[in-house]
Amino acid sequence: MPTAPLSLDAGALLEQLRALGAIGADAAAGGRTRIALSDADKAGRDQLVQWMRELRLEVRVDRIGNVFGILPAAAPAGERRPLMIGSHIDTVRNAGALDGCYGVLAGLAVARAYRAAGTPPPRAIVVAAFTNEEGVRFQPDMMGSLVYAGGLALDEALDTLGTDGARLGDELQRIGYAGEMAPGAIVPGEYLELHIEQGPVLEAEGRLIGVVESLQGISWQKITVHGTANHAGTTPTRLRHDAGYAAAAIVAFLREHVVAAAPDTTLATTGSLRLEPDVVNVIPRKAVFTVDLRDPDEARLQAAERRLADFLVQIAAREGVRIETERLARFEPVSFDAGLADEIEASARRFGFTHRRMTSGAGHDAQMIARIAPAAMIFVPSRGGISHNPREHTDDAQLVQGAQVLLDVVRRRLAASA
Ligand code: HGY
Ligand code: MN
Ligand code: MN
Repeated sequence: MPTAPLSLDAGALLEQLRALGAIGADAAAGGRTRIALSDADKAGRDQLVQWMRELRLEVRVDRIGNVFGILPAAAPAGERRPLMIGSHIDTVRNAGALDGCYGVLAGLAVARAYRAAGTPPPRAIVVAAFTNEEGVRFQPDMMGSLVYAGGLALDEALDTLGTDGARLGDELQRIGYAGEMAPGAIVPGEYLELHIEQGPVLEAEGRLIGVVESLQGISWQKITVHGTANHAGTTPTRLRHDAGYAAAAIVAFLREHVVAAAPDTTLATTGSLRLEPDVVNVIPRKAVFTVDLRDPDEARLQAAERRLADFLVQIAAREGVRIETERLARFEPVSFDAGLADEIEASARRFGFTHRRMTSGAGHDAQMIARIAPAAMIFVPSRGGISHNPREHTDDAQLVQGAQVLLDVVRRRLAASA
């Protein structure tokens, strides 16, 4: 056990959150943008590695670019597996400063507490920042942790082409994060991820801590509608093969029929939509758009996918267009480790923090690492339930409370296995 009591350096955590949040700042559109494997992502990674080195952590990078900072144990590890704390530091476009970064920097705060206490932990602590959690440029999302957990072949991931046509492996080389370590080489004894809720539940109920015991299913696909370009002023409606109209009808169908079939659980989002030739007086010849479906129940998620697939056949026949679909990501709902969830709940109770058990609406690296180790998550409230938006915010006191629970769970978990 550490000679001095473990204590969280809240100032350092909050300062690093602000400093990392300044990297990739987008003054015009707001927030910051550090899309995976971009120059801004490299700058964020470089900053993280510098902070890991300042804590005298051993820094390792694996072949999919996952970054690990290792705080060694008091005694040689032998067969004892490290405790892993992780998340991601890549962002969506015009993101908030907390999504992912909070969990990685809270991991550094845990390592800092052990350093300050003057004795190494009974088992090694590994702080992980996984590559391409957001899946904005390269799909699927949670890609680095998925490869790490053996759910996606490394070579397939490296050959993935981004929405900009870049090859993922080339971009890893270009930014200097094509590491040597084999993904999965460090098998954790357990994995903890601290994250903002990114939804409205904790704030609406006035609770401080989310004990995340499961995570909903995710289905991503890209849909391409091939129609016929024609003159907007001379083409009678009955003669049109309008890719833009078909796309709009599909997006409307998602809300009015797919979500309507399970309005309390199924979610549907079209976040990206592009028309060609994209000019005011030409009937679109092509529409390319994404569909993100989510539901905590696998059977309902499959039913949503089927409803959509059936409608694509109908609208293609009705409008005389050709429709292609491409699966971008598909993850079934995940249950986290009950024992770890119990420990998180017990810690929140000891601190007197209001709390509740919940399912995560967002995808997280924890859902992938749960394939190879006991995993669980801790949530803190998001103001207004806002995330993936520059207005993303959690009060400093709440950020610190979440990190205190993380440190407490880690300390007890390690002490119990000393
Ligand atoms: O899409 C998600 O849920 C995560 O932000 N990648
Ligand atoms: Mn995240
Ligand atoms: Mn996110």
